[in-house]
Amino acid sequence: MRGQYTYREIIEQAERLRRLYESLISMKEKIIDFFEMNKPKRIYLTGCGTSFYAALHGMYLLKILNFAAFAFPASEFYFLDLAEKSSLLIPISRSGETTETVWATKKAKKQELSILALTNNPKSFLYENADLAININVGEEKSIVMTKTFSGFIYALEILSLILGSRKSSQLEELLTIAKEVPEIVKQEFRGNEGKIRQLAKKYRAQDRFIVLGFGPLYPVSMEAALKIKETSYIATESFSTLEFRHGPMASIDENVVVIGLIPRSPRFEKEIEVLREIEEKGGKIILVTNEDVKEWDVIRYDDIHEYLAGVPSIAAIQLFAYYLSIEKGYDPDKPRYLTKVVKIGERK
Ligand code: F1P
Repeated sequence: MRGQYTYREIIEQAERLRRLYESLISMKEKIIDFFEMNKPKRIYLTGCGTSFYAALHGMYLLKILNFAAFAFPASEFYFLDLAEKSSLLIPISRSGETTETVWATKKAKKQELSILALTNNPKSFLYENADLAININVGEEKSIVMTKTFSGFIYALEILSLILGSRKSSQLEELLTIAKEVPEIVKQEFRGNEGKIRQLAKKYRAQDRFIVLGFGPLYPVSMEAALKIKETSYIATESFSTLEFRHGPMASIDENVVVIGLIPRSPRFEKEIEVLREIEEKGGKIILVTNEDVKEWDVIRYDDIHEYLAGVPSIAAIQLFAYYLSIEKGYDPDKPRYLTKVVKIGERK
C-alpha cells in the first residue's frame, strides 16, 4: 500500500516520544556532567537536509537560553572550516552515516572539539565516534522521508537545552517537567484533527504553490514543513520567518497560493496573525496550525503548551497533511522520486 510506512511512522511518534523523554531524563546527570567537564565556549550544530533543520531549531533554542550556538549545514561546516577550538559540535543524523556529516565530525575531532552526537542509529559512525552519543531510539524509519525522526530530534533538543538551562533557572526546570506533555498533545492532535487534515489535502490537491511561515524556533520547523510537501508531493514550497513575509514575498501573493502559518500562543501572537490577514486580503488561502482558539480560516488546533515546546505539534500536523496530499495526488510518500535514504558521496582524504 502506498505510503504505509510514512503513515505508521507519523502516527506512532507519540508513543516513541514518550520513551525518548524518559530516556533523556534518565541521562540528565550524565548530560550536565558532560557540559561541566567540557565547558564549551561555543556550540555548533550541524546536519544535512531534515537533520540540518533540526540543528537550526536547536540553535534557536540554545540561543534563547543564552548559549553561544551556531548552526550550519554539514557541508559548509566542513568546507568553510568553521570549527573553533574549545567548542562543542552536535552532529545530527538519522543514519549517522551521511557523508558530509561524517566529514564535519571527523574534522571537528581532529581539531579537538568535543562531540555530542544525536542519531537514530547506534551502529553508526556518529554513534561510535562521539564523546557523548544520544540514540533517540524512535525505531527504524522505513520510509525515505523523515517524520518521527525529525520530531525525535527537535524534541530531544528541546529537552537537552532545558536540562542545561534548568541548572540556572527554576522556570526552565518547570518547563522541563512540562515538556513531558508533548507526546500526549500530539496524540490528541491526531485524534482531533486527522479527518480535517485529510479534507484539507483533498481541498488543495490541485494546488501548485504552498508557503509555510514560522517564527524563531518554528522558522526551521516551517522549512522542514515545506520540505515535507516538496519531497512527497513535488510542489515547490517556500518557507519564511513570519514577519519577514512583508519584506518582499508579499508581492507574490494571489488566489493561487495557500499559506500555512505555524503560530502558537506567544506574546507576539497578534503581530504574526496580522501577516496572515494581510495575505488573505490579497487573495491567499490560509491554514493555521495553533494552540489558540481561532475561528477564522482552516485551523489545525492542538492543546495548549508553551511556545518553546510547540515544534513537535506544529510539524506533526504538516507531516500528516503532506502524507495525505501525496496520496491524493497519486504518489507514494514512502519512496519519493530521486531520493535515497542516505546520501553517500565519494570519500575525501
Ligand atoms: C539526511 C538526509 C535526509 C533526507 C534524505 C537524504 O540524512 O538529507 O534528511 O530525508 O533522505 O538524507 P541523515 O544524515 O539524517 O541520515
